[in-house]
Amino acid sequence: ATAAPTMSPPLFKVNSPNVEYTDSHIQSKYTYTNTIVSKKADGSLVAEPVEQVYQFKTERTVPRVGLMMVGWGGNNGTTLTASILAHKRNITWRTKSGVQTPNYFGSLTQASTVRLGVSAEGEDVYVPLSQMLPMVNPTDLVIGGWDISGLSIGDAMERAQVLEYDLQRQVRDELATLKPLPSIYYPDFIAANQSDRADNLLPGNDKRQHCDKIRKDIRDFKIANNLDKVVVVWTANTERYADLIPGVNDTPENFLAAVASSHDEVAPSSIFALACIEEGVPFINGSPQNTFVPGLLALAERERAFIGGDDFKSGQTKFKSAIVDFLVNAGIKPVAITSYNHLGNNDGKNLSSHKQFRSKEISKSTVVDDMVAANHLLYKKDEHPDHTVVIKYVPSVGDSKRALDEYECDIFMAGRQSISIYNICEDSFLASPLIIDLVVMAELMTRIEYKTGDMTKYSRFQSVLSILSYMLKAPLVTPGTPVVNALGRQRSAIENIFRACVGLAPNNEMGLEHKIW
Ligand code: NAI
Ligand code: DG6
Repeated sequence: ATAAPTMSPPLFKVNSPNVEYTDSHIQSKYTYTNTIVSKKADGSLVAEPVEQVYQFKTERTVPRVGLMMVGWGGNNGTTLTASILAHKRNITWRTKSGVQTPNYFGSLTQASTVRLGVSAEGEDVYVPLSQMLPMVNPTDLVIGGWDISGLSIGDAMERAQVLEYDLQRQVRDELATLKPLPSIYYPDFIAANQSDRADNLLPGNDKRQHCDKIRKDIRDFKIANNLDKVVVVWTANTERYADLIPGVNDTPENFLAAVASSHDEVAPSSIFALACIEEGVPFINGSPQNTFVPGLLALAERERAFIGGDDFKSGQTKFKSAIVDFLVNAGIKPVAITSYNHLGNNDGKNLSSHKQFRSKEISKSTVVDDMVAANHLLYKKDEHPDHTVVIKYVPSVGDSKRALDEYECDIFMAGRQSISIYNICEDSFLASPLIIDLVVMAELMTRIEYKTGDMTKYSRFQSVLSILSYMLKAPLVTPGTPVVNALGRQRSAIENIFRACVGLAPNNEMGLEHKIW
């Protein structure tokens, strides 16, 4: 069953001449302040405060949204589907610790709060992030998707061995009625050890036909479920990198020609992304491979389609993007980051193949670059800490990944600090809430528009949704714009853009009301 579009009253309303609530929209006028820094001939810097007035317009009606996952039958896909079903049906289950109820822990939108302001008595007032603007409730998502493995979602959930048996038992029959759509399989892109589950495939090798079939699947899903919008997320196996070849994937025209001629270097994930761009459906890449080759990214921009990626940032890397930011901002110099992990799920099996591991190694290794570059007192230009990433496949630990990190740091007066972290987590329980956030926020961005004084019409944000960076290990950004990996900065961007949409100033930690007479 699908939920009707909703427009529940907001939890709070902003009382300001800069904000207007109409029946259909929240409109805000917002003054964005920035500091432009220039260098004089003598090397000294001049910092100039500048202002730009923006008008934001957010549609208030929350549409009926479908989530289509590529790799639906995998650990993430089945864990998320079963968990949302548990929410829909209010299912409780028993473990040895007692009765459990569904939650959305680990989801920024569903389980975190934002400091809205202070009360007259000076106390902080927090609201759920999900209430900052009208957002889709994940429990209302209609879920579907594709998998090269034809197991029903019920059987695939059992294969994944992630959820507790007592919960599996209660959702299995309903999930067994859900079957993934046949998918695109170009064996060269994923590990050879995956071939034994590839039994649900689109026939032939015509890549244009494959793309058109995926487009039809999206349209059919929308109609069959009476949906207003669909978001597609790649949570299928990590692919190897596609070779970047001039004349093949460097421009939109060359990329489209490469698809038309079924060129070997066009990956399944790029075909899915193309199908979504052509259908005007947001596409998010949750794996590390270079799905968005330059020609495809440029095509998304040309079509003003929303895209996001790459690679869910769940455990070890999320921690890293917080701790390195903390260390460098504390004036402590990480000189070596050694990240080892082992896991035993199908993702680990796929990553035991070198080319697929290499995709993951790249996305896991780039995450500290901006933080290091931000502190020239610690690091010389182009100096980086040693950064090593090891992944081993150990079947017996299943989805319970063990990650060991050592941060070796230079401290005061040639001292040394070694910080060791041992992180054990069920990988799919960390990744599933990220998929929710990616979908909820990508859909929201389809309803937000902005205008500046020189623009006659409202416009959408840029195609590459860098606002999703918090959930992604190697955030995709518009070429020529900076990548921000630091977790705190990524969260502030989300919080403050949402605040701007309701005409509120960014949260700052000045707390002047508590510091001055
Ligand atoms: P999984 O191996 O359990 O699931 C992947 C699914 O994709 C499998 O069911 C497989 O049959 C299917 N598949 C492979 N190629 C396909 C194609 N071309 N079309 C449709 N289906 C296809 O993996 P899991 O654990 O669900 O992870 C999914 C992806 O998310 C992996 O690439 C992983 O590296 C990435 N990821 C996972 C994180 C986590 O914490 N679980 C975090 C970051 C990224
Ligand atoms: C082991 O590194 C397998 C990977 O798929 C990771 O589990 C996944 O990318 C999550 O990585 P992280 O670093 O965000 O915990």
